[in-house]
Amino acid sequence: MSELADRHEASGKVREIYNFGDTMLLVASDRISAFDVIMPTPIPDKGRVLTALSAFWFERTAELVPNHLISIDPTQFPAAARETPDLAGRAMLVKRLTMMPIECVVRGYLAGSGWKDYRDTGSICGLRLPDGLRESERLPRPIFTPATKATSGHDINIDAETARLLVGDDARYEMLERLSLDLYEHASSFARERGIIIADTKFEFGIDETGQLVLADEALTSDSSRFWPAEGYAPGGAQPAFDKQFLRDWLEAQHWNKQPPAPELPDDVVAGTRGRYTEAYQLLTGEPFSAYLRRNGVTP
Ligand code: PZK
Repeated sequence: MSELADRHEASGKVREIYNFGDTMLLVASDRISAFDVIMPTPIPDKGRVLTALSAFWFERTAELVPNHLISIDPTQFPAAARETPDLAGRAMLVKRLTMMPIECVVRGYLAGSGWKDYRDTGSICGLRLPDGLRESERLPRPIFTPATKATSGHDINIDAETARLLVGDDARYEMLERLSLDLYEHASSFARERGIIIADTKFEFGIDETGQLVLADEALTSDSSRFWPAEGYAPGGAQPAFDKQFLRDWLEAQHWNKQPPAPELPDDVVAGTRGRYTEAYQLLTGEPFSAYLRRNGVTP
């Protein structure tokens, strides 16, 4: 067993956490899910694109809120992680925090569970919205719609009173709401100018040893957000996902029953999907993804 494996702490659907005491290593794999099923075929560099996007946004939003990122440079990693091949570009060394018990979701557009709740009740998380909004429509203003992590898969939307009780401190809850809305406002306007609509996004925060709120997890990636191409945006129905639509369309044409196992992905679907991830990186950052790979010592 490798030194790193001994430090394994937790697994997400497509990520792993390794324990280094006061710090931890978050590693994004190339695994991809569609229709809630992990595909048997990885998308090369997907984990690196998501890590690159998080690192990009952490740097750009550091003036709004401190974040947990220490380094993505493997020479700065603890010895047990420094030598592991394949970590370059896909791993973040982060500060260990005491995590907040809510997911801080911000919605600028009506999609997913927000659309369903609105369609069925006229409200999302207890927030009444105007009548007559259509699926994928831009909201009059972005809304904070907290959720809790369900042990089995999907998040559960909760109202503000429940979220306040979980956080346990009204001032801290209001800080989470304000920081989340400010982050979304900043990132969504930046992305919109570059051809990407961030329809909604989920932030996770923690508290550091000084009691300050710190932005954690991945941030403003296409795995933690809905990214839509701005070109062709048309409310009144579902919008194509910037990253996964090519894969979803292919899967739909296979008449797969959406139960595991998913079919193996052909090379052209893998390449096309990889291209969507790297295109999102280039649109948002203005540099080719190959520049990120070179800067971070990723060798073919
Ligand atoms: C933490 N997760 C989610 C689960 C993943 C990520 N800075 C932090 N301090 C303490 N705990 C966490 C973090 C962060 N980020 C994040 N769970 C705990 C998660 C599985 C795999 F990569």
